[in-house]
Amino acid sequence: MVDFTLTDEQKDLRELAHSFAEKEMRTVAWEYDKDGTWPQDVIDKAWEVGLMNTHVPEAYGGPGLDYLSGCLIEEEIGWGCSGIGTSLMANGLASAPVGLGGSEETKKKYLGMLTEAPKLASFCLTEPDAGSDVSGMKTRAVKKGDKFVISGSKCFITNGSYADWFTVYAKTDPDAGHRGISAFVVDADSPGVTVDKKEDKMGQRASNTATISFDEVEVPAENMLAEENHGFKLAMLTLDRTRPGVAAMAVGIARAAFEYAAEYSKERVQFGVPIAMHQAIQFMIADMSTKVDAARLLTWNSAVLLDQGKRNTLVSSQAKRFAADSAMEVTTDAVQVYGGYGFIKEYPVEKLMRDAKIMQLYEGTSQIQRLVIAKEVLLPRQAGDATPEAEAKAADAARDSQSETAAATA
Ligand code: COS
Repeated sequence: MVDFTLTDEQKDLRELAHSFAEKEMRTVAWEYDKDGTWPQDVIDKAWEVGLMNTHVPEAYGGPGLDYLSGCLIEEEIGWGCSGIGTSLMANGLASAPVGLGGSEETKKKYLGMLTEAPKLASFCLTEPDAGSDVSGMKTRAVKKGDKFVISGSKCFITNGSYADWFTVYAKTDPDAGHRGISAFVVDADSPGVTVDKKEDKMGQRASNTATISFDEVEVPAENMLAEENHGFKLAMLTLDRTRPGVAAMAVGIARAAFEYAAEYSKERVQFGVPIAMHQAIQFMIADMSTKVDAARLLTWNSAVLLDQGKRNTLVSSQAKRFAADSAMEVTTDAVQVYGGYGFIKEYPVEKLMRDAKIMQLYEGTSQIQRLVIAKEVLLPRQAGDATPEAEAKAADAARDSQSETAAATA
């Protein structure tokens, strides 16, 4: 049975997030965007009311919300201000691999840190020469006794300047391609960690984006997440879980632009009537409305699959791709509806258009999402549940059957 009815708890959460976005985010969003002001005050308040770390299980002090509830919150936060929103939500990206691959001790220590105080964590995957091509990373982790020594540089790290710990991906077997990457939790105050650069961005200017360097940083071996050389899969499993939230934030941006444009079209008079009376404008409004609702349906589907324990790689990429591209189209059309006024900062939609652009870039570009979708359609991996253990089992089974086939044909 398909039923889009939300539970009372989900409706309450959405209302809480909406009211927070309206009162605490929209009131400062345009001002913080101007100078790229760090929104610590908003982060503190969001943490206080329980809008951060939403997927951290209750055992580690979080609310352990389902993925659909997370998406309801992220849409409202994206509607309020996706710049501040990205900083509010980045803990989810850093903590997902800890939840999936951390030992009990690691989970208690690092997830607990986020739920005990309004602290931040960052996900360090991207490097100057390894963006879409994760396997091309150069950061190295070398085992020395009961420690790993990490050296390298990570860029475009959300909240990097303010994080207390990082999830860092590094090569532990440099000749093994994607099968030679491992993941670690690294304390930000470890000797050898340097925050190099805060980026001056086109949009989402209130979020912090930094370059982090690791110069022979010693990390205890127990801080490794999942098994050695299983970091690539951990990153992919993480992105399957976080892309629905990114898609939801894109829906929020698009919805904000659509609402502004629809309202403005009823007020602005040209040729003697409100421009909403002109079919050229009506068609734009109709397409905006359709894109917002279609993107939300894909987003909810990608989250509900996870909540049902099913693998969502295909739909997660479809949702992220469609919602991000729709946000770009809808915000661009909103500027068009405003005409010349849309292009100036006194009106709200030019910020939304700048903010929307990053949705097509971070957590996998729209082109990477298409690659994932095409692969899932043309060469589907074995369907199963979404746990890392099940993924590892399926991969082992596939490798065994490949070697059996090779032996039989030799
Ligand atoms: N869940 C679990 N395992 C997965 C997976 C997923 N969603 N996707 C791929 N894998 C596994 C595959 O099963 C394969 O396993 P084996 O080693 O056992 O064969 C392995 O990972 C490699 O998969 P694949 O061959 O599909 O990888 P490709 O190199 O072809 O593609 C892309 C990888 C390009 C899709 C990947 O590098 C990617 O997503 N890049 C974008 C990264 C990104 O989003 N960066 C933004 C930074 S975060 S802000």
